[in-house]
Amino acid sequence: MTTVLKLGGSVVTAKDEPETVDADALAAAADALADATDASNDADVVLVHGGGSFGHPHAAEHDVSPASGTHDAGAVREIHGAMRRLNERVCAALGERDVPAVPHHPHSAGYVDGDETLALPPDGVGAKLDEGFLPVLHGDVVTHVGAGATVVSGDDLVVALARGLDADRVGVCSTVPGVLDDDGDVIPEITAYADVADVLGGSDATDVTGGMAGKVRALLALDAPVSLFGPDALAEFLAGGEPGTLVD
Ligand code: IP8
Repeated sequence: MTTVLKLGGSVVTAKDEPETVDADALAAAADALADATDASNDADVVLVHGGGSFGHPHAAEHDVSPASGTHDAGAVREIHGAMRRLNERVCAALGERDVPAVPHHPHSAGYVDGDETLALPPDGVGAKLDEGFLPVLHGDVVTHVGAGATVVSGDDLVVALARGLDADRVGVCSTVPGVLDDDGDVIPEITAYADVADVLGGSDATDVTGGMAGKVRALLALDAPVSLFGPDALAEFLAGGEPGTLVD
């Protein structure tokens, strides 16, 4: 059973404090992962975390985004370096709980090709799983053919990994309890984009600002069922439940 789990950057960092981990939130997430991945079960988990107050301020400072690249190597080192620092903190929190977490940095492992497709060979991640490690990836700045280097979000990595590893389940843990309708209630299940187009909006502009619309479209295209939920529901998801919104 292979699970790809994304922990949003705003879940594990204090959003408004530069390069600051939300220690309590990270500890709670690490506890849930430790409980779910102890040696007595054979659940393979691949973890992806977002940038939060580590990657995003540096990316904004250098005007680097998924749509805007840079050829400034110093900017690339700065953005990637911040993400490595967060990745070290996430891996350390897991390691303290005997979770066999090891880093897997997208900047070194992948790139965006000339067709705007993220090329991230899944074999290296799969080999880590086979050897009993829990690979921890993160949103990153990666080489982008024709554009220098651009930002790849954790959500894009989740989609690529779920496909490449033929994952059985995908979880996206953010600060909201699921996809919300106009009344602010969680939509329990989404099976077609048309069902939620009114609520999410459909414009490309929504997509590039990192809105739900593009995310839901990409997740619907996966074979694996995807749960979108908040931090309180992480343990339930890891125990096999389907909290929040199920995109399937
Ligand atoms: O928070 C962005 O990852 P995300 C990573 O998953 C960087 O969108 C480098 C800003």
